[in-house]
Amino acid sequence: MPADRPGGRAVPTVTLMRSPLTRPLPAPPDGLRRGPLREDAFSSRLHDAATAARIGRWLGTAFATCFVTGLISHYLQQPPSWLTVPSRPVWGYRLSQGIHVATGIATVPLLLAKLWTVSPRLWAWPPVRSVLHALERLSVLVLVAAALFEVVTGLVNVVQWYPWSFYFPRVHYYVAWVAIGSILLHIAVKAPVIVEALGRRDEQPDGLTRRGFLAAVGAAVATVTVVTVGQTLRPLSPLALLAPRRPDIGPQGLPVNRTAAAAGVTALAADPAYRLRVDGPRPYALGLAELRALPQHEVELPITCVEGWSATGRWRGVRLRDLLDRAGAGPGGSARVVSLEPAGLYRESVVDSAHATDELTLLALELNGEPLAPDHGSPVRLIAPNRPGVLQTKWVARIEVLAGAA
Ligand SMILES: Nc1nc2c(c(=O)[nH]1)N[C@H]1C(S)=C(S)[C@@H](COP(=O)(O)O)O[C@H]1N2
Ligand SMILES: [Mo]
Repeated sequence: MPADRPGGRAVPTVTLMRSPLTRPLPAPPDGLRRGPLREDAFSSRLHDAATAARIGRWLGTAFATCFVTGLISHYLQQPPSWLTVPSRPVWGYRLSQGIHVATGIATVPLLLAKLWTVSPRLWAWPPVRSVLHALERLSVLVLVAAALFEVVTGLVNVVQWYPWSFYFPRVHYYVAWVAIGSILLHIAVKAPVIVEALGRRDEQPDGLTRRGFLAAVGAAVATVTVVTVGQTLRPLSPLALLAPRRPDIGPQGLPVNRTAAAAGVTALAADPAYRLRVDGPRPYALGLAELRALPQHEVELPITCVEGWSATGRWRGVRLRDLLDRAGAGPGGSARVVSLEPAGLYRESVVDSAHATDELTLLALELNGEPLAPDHGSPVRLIAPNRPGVLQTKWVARIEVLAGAA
């Protein structure tokens, strides 16, 4: 379109073609250009797109892996009706949760390095050039806030400190969707820059080179991983300096999540009149001596806590499926397991039919060759393969047959 129409007013082409989204906004007063907003506030050449894109690639991979394993953890803890969780491999949840926590911890140095690299852009002048620019910056703000929130709440969870009043798993889950959504949006917006930047191989001749910086970030990732992964990988447990729990420390060589005293079950669990009730078409109750007189089985299974530690124990006890059969449960039935614990988030759990019929699923009376310690769930606790620790109910009082084709 010609800028000068015959007989008309002269209209600059650019203004006509600019949408309200990209129209320049008035510049802020220059007096605000101080501190990091100064023109020459950032001097390092490593604040460039080529470095940012390379770290972004690692960070994106770590976040994606953390997100997928996080979904697995979420759906295993609260299985939706459409999902059948298999009971094998026995170490499935252990591996997935180990990766979740390790990749989550690895994002700490990566996120810091990425924020440092792009810091000049965070302090860009003018702060907003147009409405579109403001929207783009807002999306980055959401991305950074969501990512930091996930990393911080995850780490605080690993050290078992819950300084907030919200229910951690739900909030951590929903904010993960916000984080992954804004990451995908960010990658889409930046795609042309990323492609160009990853193709660039120029190196600076002096000072800290890009390769040197990336190697330092890689070393930081390796270090935080090595000093924490020991909480789930036994050979590295002596190095688990930063991990709050080592898999071999605790009564009977296993960590404890919630003690009998904390759960308020010490007296109930030691009561000689204890009986395990099984409710179903043919309900019954068994004392400890009767439980010990039933066929006993020994299994080697891990406890995997969502908080990041895991450890294997040798468990001995009665098969859940034998107890359910005796109560008249039909084939393929599931069960609810209820603790003596009077209150608490994990006082009961549902065992789906895949786990209930698995021969490895026990109501354990012994751990590592000794009667269960009170803190590990005496007199009887549930232990099943490929199952989050929160569902391995301790101090079991009652089992309820739920469903099944009778
Ligand atoms: N009744 C009851 N069972 C419970 C819990 C609980 O708080 N109450 N905590 C669970 C959690 S979070 C974990 S990780 C495992 C840990 O088992 P352990 O303490 O024997 O290692 O027990 C599970 N069983
Ligand atoms: Mo746990």
